[in-house]
Amino acid sequence: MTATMTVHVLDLESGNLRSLYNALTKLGYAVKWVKTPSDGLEEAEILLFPGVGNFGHVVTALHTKGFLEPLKAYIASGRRLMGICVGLQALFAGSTESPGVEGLGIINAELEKFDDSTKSVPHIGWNSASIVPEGASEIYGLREQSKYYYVHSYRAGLEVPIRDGWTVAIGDYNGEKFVGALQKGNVFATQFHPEKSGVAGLRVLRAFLQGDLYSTDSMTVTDISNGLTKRVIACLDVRTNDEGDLVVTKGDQYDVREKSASARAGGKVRNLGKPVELAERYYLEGADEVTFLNITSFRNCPLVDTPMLEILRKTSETVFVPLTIGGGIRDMVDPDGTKISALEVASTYFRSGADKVSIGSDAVLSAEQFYERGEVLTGETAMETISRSYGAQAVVVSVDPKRIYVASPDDTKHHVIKTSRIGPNDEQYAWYQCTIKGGREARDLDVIQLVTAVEKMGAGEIMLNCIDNDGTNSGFDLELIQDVKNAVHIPVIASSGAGCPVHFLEVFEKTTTDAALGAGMFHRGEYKVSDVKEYLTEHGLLVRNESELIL
Ligand code: 1PR
Repeated sequence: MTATMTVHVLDLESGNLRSLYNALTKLGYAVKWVKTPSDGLEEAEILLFPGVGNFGHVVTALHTKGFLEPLKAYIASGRRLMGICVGLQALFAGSTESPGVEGLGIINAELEKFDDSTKSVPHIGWNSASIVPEGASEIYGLREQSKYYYVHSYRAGLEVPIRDGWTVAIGDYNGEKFVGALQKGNVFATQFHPEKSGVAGLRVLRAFLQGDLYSTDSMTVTDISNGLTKRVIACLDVRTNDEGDLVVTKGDQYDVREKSASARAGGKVRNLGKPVELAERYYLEGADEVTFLNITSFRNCPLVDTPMLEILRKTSETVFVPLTIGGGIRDMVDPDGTKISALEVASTYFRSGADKVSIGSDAVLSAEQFYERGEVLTGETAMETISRSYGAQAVVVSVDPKRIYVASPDDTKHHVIKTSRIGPNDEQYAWYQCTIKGGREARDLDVIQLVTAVEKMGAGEIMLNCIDNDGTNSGFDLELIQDVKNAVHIPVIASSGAGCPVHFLEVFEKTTTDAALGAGMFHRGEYKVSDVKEYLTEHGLLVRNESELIL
């Protein structure tokens, strides 16, 4: 490989291409974007076809931009093609996601949706890609013992590709098997995102770029467990402190100011470190995802000046796991009067390196209006517009509920739980009230109303905070988490209260949550992400342990 070798990358303007660009740059390749068939497809020697979101959206773009025949001709010429995510799906004849939209048809089968009756859909997280038949050679650096980052609702079945002579690497989601990757001749494709799969993913990309079909660094395989891992997420609340520096902070029940008696420290915004440095540290410690929340986003500033954009750009150069950004994802008006839609705000974040956006206050207001209209969708909310363009998996709703005790379920019209955490006046019931603006304003909406409405509006995941537990180090609110899990089919990230590895074990064992998030315990250096992973592994939970940090 020479440092100047060029890779052509199809740019159909879907999702986050910056991470792929950063991964290719890290591996020493130059990128040539192919936006139209005349952008150098003829001289391309290696072509990557990334795509996220909706099958119909991506494949229709192939049709309308005139790529269909040139792409078929490219493949027929024997030059190397790698599809990623919807880039893999596009090789198929079609998908039940978009009836009537014809894929490239190189594999004559149709994709189908995962069964969501027993598990969360989309399938989000780290899963295997194990080559069949067992014992077959590795292809393009894919390792049995590695985990790769997937995010999709539709899956390719194994039967037709295997019958037609493809080498297939399979993933297993609660017993439902699907194509994790496949290869035949000059065509290779992964359902997972190699550019978001840490070292394991970079290894696959590099092997493909080097044309190294049969990897020579095969390792003895021990203790392989196929299946989706439990995700451990590090979350960074970011804001400007009183000195004007952008810092990672952390509140106690959302109050981020020091309570120290010392006059000098008293009342200042807690400064727990620099956002990009901390994100890199957590990546290296094994965080499965990193989330940034701009917690003062309700204050208006021009979108282009939003400091989070620079943080994302810098972080995505060195952090190769999914990045979520929250705070201020809504229709907005810049101080100069320019109107910017939530979709444009989100697009700006995706172009800067984000994989998902997290919506807080705007989701609550949209849910209220949804109920006022008699549960009618308009197609115009931030959740709906972003999800339509980038897929549900790119839309997280961050929920900031507060526990309200009641003596009896009849004392409120809201959904209550019978709680083991008895209230101050011996109340045995509680409901969870939604808030906006970082907990500053409480609304007449309960958490179950919110999560069920946003699932209908296109949210692909719930980040479930709990103001009462936030920053307390006392563990997650297990009752709240299970209540929300029971109400939705989309994945849930448990948040607020983590103080030690035991709390992560507890939330994974006592609830069916898909992921758990920690903040303060990591920022204060009390525990590393790797301590949590090791503890979970010791207790028999399936987590991603990517200890080798060298490619
Ligand atoms: O409403 O769409 O602009 O989004 C604002 C976002 O900022 C929301 O996601 C909201 O949760 C977040 N936010 C606003 N104010 C605060 C605050 O703390 N004052 N942070 C805040 C919420 C949630 C987690 C937190 C966990 C775990 N923080 O990041 O860190 O609770 O903490 P722990 O493990 O230390 O207990 P919009």
